[in-house]
Amino acid sequence: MSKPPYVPPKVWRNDAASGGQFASINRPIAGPTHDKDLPVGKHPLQLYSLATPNGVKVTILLEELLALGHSGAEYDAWLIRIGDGDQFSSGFVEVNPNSKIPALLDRSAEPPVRVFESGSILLHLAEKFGAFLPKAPAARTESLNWLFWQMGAAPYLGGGFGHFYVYAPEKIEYAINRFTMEAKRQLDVLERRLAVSRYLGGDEYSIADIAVWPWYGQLVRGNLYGAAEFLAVDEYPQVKRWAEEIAQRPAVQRGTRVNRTWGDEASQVPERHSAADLG
Ligand SMILES: N[C@@H](CCC(=O)N[C@@H](CS)C(=O)NCC(=O)O)C(=O)O
Repeated sequence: MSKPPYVPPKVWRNDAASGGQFASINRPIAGPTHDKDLPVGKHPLQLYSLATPNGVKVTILLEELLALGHSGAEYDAWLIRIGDGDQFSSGFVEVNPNSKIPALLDRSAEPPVRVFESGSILLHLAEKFGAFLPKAPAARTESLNWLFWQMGAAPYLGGGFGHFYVYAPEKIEYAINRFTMEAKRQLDVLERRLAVSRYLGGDEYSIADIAVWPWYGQLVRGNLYGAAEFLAVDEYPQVKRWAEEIAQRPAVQRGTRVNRTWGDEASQVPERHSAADLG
């Protein structure tokens, strides 16, 4: 017997089990679920994160800053297991009231500065160290254009396309078509930009590339949602060219390993407290 069509009730109530991979951490309210302080290490920068595309943006930038010789970018990266609800501890919510990784506490200031939203963290660090954000006003603005583009666009890729193509408990043709259309449109936006520019902001590698690569770069490299064939990523040769160039950077290779608890076991670095942790 086929399922009757869904008719939304007058008022939505939280007794409708949504199912799916993230059902256990989805809730309709904010705020902490339990009292627990966050750990604090010896470095001024304390990062609370996980190696998802949003998380690795920050570890890639920190590794790039260290590679440039900014010793003030030494950091402790603590693991937040979002599947276990660590993002709902009282300590985490104090640093990020939105209960999502990544979250950074910059203890080099007094009182310490909390930084949440990965785009805000990238901008905070780029400005603090005067690196990976062009100084010339036009190039700076173009880099920020793409940084903010990523922050607005990626939820359609992750929460839209990725969710319905991979994680939703049933394959819904309408939703997959809608978000595939948008994912391909976004890839074409990048393709046209990268056809006329080596990097997103211009000639300089910047936090715009660092924000976009873990999503769209990894997508065309076949490392996100297993969707390279479905999305026909060969239609985006400039995005692939750019993605491969960035993937070769040693700091990118290190940054993607930090706070990772899956994949090839030898390359996982669940927590990072010094360069030695990366082997
Ligand atoms: N716009 C946020 C998105 C962060 C985000 O969605 N983080 C996810 C992992 S990639 C998360 O922590 N999810 C846990 C949850 O939703 O409870 C950012 O860029 O920092």
